Amino acid sequence: MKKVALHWQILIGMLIGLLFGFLMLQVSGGKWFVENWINPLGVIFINLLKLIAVPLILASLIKGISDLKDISKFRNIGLRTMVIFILTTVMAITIGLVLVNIFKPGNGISSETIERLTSTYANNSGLQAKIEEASLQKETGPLQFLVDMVPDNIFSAMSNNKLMLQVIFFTVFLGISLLLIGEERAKPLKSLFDSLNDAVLKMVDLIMLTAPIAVFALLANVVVSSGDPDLLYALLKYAGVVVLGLMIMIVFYCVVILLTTRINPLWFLKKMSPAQLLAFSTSSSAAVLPVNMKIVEEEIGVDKEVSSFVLPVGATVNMDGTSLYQGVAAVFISQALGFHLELTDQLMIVLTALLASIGSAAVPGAGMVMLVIVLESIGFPSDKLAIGLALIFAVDRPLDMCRTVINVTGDAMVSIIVAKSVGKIDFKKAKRIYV
Ligand code: DAS
Repeated sequence: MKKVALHWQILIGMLIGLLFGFLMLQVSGGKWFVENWINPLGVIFINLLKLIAVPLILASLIKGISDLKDISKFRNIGLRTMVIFILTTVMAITIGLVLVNIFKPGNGISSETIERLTSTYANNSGLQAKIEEASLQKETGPLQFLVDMVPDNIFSAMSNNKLMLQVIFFTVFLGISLLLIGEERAKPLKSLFDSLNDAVLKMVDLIMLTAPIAVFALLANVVVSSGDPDLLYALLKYAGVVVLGLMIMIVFYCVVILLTTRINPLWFLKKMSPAQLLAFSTSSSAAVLPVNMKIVEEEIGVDKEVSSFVLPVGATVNMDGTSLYQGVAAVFISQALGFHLELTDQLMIVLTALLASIGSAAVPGAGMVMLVIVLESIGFPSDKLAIGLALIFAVDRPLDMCRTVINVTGDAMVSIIVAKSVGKIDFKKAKRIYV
């Protein structure tokens, strides 16, 4: 029997998961059954992918850097990558702010509803925990993500994906040092990492065999655990504004890829679909990273020298979807709770949402935690933070799924643009509109 393409397998798993989730909501004890007997299958899958993300980064980044003939090329790749990351993130936030100011989804929520929310959520421990987690990150200032990048112990850094930046820092440091000691001396370590890279990519293939079951479990759990928001209309408008902004970002990526590389954007999106569907199911850029790297290198033709740097760094610091969402959410909450924003406040949101998205970990829900930093930067009253987060809590998971799709697609787009700019893309693999 012809092997069903991976993205169709994942899509079928998702649809059955959604149906099963809705079915379980009709059955007494169904929610408990999904959360305790089905969801763990999805959690194991995400853990497996995050488990191999670190050795994959280590192996591919070392190979990518040590294949370079000289360090200036690596500096070149790094500089172009960071500039494009910042430009696309600022663009995403701006799109979000324009849309939320046009559609004003937060206007018109009745004060009675806000009063009821206040009494229901003011002391919600889950929300308080998110606020505490964010204020911990805030205390150490906006450049904390730079300080966090330098590990004091590489093995502790490897054990926790949230510190993926530290692994990247160590790997770049080791890769450059390998370059400096010369090809002969570096050979043993380089061949070790080469075979590690091949082995880990084979692990990705094996893990992906379980993808349909995993996404079935994850989507079933999303259905049974999504709240039933009372503020349906305002939240649907808010969610609609976020999704509209994210769709505009997808169009933006396609236009940039077409204009700079003449690659057929529809071909690009088809190649990216397994990674995008995984991003939608897992809400974790870290979990998707191994699959994204495999697609960008083996299917689209980006050289490892570029993809092995851009994608791991992008997965942790380049989150266009998250930054757009943070811009929209900050203004939506301010509108709903009657907190007036001047133009200067909205410009401040652009800066702090850029930093907040860089500081957001590549795991589910990270974007909402860092939203607190954005709200506090515009002087949002701290006694209303819990209510503000409560407003958007019920729809945050579905929006996290959508924004993670944009995060991983944006990373792939940047790797293609940078590879084209340094002549490191194999166009024989890429389907182009015209040559
Ligand atoms: N779920 C995060 C990610 O992995 C993004 C977010 O929480 O906004 O990209």
